[in-house]
Amino acid sequence: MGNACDHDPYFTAVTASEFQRRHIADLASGRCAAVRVPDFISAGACAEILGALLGAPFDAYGTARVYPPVLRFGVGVSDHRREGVVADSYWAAVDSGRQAWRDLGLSFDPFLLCREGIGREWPNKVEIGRRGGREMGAGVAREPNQGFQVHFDDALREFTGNLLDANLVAQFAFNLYLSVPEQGGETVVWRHRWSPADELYRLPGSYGYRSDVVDAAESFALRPRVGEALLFDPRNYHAVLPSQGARRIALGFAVGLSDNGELLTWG
Ligand SMILES: O=C(O)CCC(=O)C(=O)O
Ligand SMILES: [Fe+2]
Repeated sequence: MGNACDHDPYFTAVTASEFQRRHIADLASGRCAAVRVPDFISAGACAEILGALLGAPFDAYGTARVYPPVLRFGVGVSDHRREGVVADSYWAAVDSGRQAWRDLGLSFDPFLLCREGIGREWPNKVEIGRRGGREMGAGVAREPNQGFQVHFDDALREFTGNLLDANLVAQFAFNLYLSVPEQGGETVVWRHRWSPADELYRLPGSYGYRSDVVDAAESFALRPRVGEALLFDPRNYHAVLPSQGARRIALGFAVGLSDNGELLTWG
């Protein structure tokens, strides 16, 4: 954090009792950088999802690209990106990921519950995005116990053309924390967006950047709480700090705002 005079009043994390239309508009327009909603789902729903996931087989993201390793349950499109294109392997993985989530035997669809929470006040559809008419994955459970490197997420830069059958005018990252460590595990967000010179800082072969890419930028750190949801603008560089203690498990997916006002999700 810099001096008070270095603070951008729009670079803030807002806490709210629910995701209201204005919070999503503020995120999209850059009037805030993150919105957190404590107790986004009931303690019972949270415990049901976590109880099922604790016994579930997590795999790692491709470790050449994601190091230190991050575990996940379900499919993420980033593992199926080949030179800016979604590889065919993604679609089979989406099907098996859906089946793996069904096999957990939950009494509700956790990603639907999250979309409903995001859409409580939103005046248009909140649904899973499509590509070539096919529904994308709903999301993943991620476990970055050793942290995420400093990185940004931006489908417009990561994929050639439109990832979804829509023109996205803003993107958000959604996380719902189900289990949190006693120490560490903060999500840090910097007031810095990609610029071409940043490529000098890229870790070879990795999704991440050397942390000095965000050297002088203003930042905030958010300590996750069980049951809390976070929506933020992932074009701002961000990282998750390594943690000790309990597993750090969150549901996660990306959200895009389309040029006709729909919120479209993908994992
Ligand atoms: O786990 C988190 O808090 C953030 C993970 C992340 O990099 C993202 O949601 O884009
Ligand atoms: Fe990210």
